[in-house]
Amino acid sequence: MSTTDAATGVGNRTDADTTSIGNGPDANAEGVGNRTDADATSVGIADLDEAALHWQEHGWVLVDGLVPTADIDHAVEDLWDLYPHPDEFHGGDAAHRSRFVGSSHDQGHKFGKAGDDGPAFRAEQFLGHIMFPYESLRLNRLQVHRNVVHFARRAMGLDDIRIYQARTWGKYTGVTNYEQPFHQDRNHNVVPDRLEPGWWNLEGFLYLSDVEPDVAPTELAGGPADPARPYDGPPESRRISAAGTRGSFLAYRPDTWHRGVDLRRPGGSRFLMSASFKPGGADWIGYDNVQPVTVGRPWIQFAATCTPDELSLFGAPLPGHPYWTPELVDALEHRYPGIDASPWRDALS
Ligand SMILES: O=C(O)CCC(=O)C(=O)O
Repeated sequence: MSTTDAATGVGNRTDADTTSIGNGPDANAEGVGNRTDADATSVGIADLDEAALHWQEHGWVLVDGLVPTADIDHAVEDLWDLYPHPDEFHGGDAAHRSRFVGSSHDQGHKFGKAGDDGPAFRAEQFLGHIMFPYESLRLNRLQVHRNVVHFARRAMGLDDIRIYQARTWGKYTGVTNYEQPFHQDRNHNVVPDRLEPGWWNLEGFLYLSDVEPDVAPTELAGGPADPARPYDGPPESRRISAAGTRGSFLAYRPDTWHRGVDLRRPGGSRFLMSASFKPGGADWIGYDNVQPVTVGRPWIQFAATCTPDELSLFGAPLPGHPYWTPELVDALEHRYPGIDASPWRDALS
């Protein structure tokens, strides 16, 4: 998600500069500009170690098909309770646009007036954010999908991680011009990012719909980040368009130059789930907090289905932690009826 002060306009690039990656539909269809074979990056689910290494070395990776399509489709059935279905949205009834605008989380971004053309941050680009926990248990379970959590741990090289950004994001052709300047996300950290194993955070987009080239795959500026000058820019290197099928996971670091682009397909749409992770204890990194909504039905229902490991992603102390007493384990069961509290109880000393 964006930060305005790191933004650098690129205006003079064309679509022909963009290299597509991954094996989604039309993945290699775009012009390839000045890329060489060595640039033809495609990182597949078959080798998660390779994907993790690519993220560590280059600052981003698209993990194709990280989550099985069936798991995505099962959860996405409930997406249309949160968003107008694309057919409805584009059907001409203004009520659907009002519903989309009305259910969007206000990002609080303050942007100056931008024209309709070219790269710029426009407030309407940030419509369509809906915060976790969702009204749907299926979408809530997808938010902590084991493959995504597993990959985040592998890439970050840490077991003890937290999920610090959790929300869905829907875009529809024509809402606004979604083209942004290239930027780095400095707004996830109150201090400068420490870009080393054990310290770095991982920003992620889980694709809920097929993100084909004309429905705004995120663009990234290729080439390894320079840890000594992580904010030096703007990117002059080739651009990569992270087109991929639903279930793919785009992971990038805050030092990675990237941007949103416009949806070109008439009647098009794009849906993602943000899932970003940080090391446990990294209080300086943050974005979304669940604490204020833990008394509501969606969280209570979700928490009751969670393992200790899943709850720990939100900061809950693991079984065996000195926090726990017999009374607190009872209270946990009372607060989340149906939760399997036996791991906490069994670990009481
Ligand atoms: O929507 C996208 O593809 C990327 C958006 C983005 O980079 C941002 O808003 O910071």
